[in-house]
Amino acid sequence: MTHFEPQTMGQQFGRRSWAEPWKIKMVEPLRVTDRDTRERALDEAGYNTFLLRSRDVYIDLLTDSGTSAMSDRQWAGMMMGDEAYAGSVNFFHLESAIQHYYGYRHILPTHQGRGAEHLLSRAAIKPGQLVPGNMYFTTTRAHQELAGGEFADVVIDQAHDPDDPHPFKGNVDLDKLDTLIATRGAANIAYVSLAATVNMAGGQPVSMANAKALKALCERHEIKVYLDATRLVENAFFIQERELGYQATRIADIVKEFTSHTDGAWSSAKKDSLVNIGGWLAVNEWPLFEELRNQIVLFEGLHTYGGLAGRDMEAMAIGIAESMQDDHIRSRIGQVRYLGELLTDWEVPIVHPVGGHAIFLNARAFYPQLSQDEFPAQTLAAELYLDSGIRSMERGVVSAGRDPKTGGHHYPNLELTRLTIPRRVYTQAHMDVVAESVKTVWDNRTAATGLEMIYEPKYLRFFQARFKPRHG
Ligand code: PLI
Repeated sequence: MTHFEPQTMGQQFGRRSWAEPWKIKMVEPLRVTDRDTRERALDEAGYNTFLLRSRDVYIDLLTDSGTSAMSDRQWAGMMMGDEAYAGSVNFFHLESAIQHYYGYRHILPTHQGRGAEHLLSRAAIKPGQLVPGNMYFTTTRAHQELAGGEFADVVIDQAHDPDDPHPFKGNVDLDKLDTLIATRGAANIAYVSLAATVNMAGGQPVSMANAKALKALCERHEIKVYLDATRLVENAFFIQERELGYQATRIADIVKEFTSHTDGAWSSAKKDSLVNIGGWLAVNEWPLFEELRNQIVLFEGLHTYGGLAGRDMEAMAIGIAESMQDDHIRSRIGQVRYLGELLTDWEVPIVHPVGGHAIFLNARAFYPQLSQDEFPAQTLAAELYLDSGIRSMERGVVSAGRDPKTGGHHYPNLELTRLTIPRRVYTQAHMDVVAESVKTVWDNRTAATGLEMIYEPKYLRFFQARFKPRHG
């Protein structure tokens, strides 16, 4: 059991555990399948967990995106949807929630995170410009490249090492950025794309000091900083825990201080904000907002609904407020850590420190016999599904895709399989079952022979690529 410093309990009773700050009101049955069924399902899915039918999955750790359980208050809010085409009351609730908690001036709802990425990239990148960022994210980089931008990785080197214990592995390397500005010129930089936390590094946080120093550096060169705030609340938890001076600061205040070091943000509300669909884009600067507000009507919908129903915006407004509660975020990350500690005790190789939303298995360490062209992380996701019906996601060479200039694979140092924990959905007993299945796959690791890609789509190939076993 993971322990946090008890806030309200006396020490005289010895051991005191944390627990979820909610109880369960409605349940959804799970289906357990046998191995034959799973073998057939995986074969039909081309050994890609994205192509499985969810009815063939037992514990679904594909993603924490849109998979949260909503609260009774959020469901009540859904019933208060104002489905007017224009000027829905729910839009104004959402706008106030984002202004209040994130502190930005001008807000647009979008159907999800990538809708916001699309709009920002079109409006703020000129073809040929660089977009430095603290490690790539799949959809973010894809939209930057589609807009003619070139992504440049400026995350600290420690982020690429699964074992490095740095407490803020998501930090921007300010020297790398400075060099980029000096060699390419500030005018050739569209903006800095800052993610908090960094998904592909293992859900690793950015420190407040780093965000502040980044803003100061960028201001000197008149470069804007736009934030991917998708998991900023999780990032704030790590600041509260690890950064000197923040232990007594509320999560909501840390979030607001962090965003004050940026010029705007986008978010997939399907993560931190506890909804099944939705996103937003927010900036402080008027001319940019005017351009975005004009573009949104082409791609998402009117600026007061952005592709969402009124009820979705209401659920998002309530979810934003719930996500900022200190006890919520402590139990959310506590559950991720519980799984991480079980695996660490059994010496299963995972990314350390454990991040905010997932456990990332180090597939290179599972399968040293496989080269990256044999897709170790995809293989590990397949083996885990075959063992128990648990669904995970590849976050290695398949996700990294191809370099648009050379056409060759990107070969990331991190070859990971992600066990992503939906919010408020599974119990600690489910985490035990997951850990035991991972341990079985770890014990059988020498038998794995890898996969061959037999179909590769042009964009974001990890979603729809198909594979077959190399020997089998
Ligand atoms: O899936 P969207 O379009 O709502 O959001 C895209 C997106 C943007 N930024 C970050 C950091 C993400 O993690 C993200 C989506 N992530 C998914 C789907 C995931 O499984 O991690």
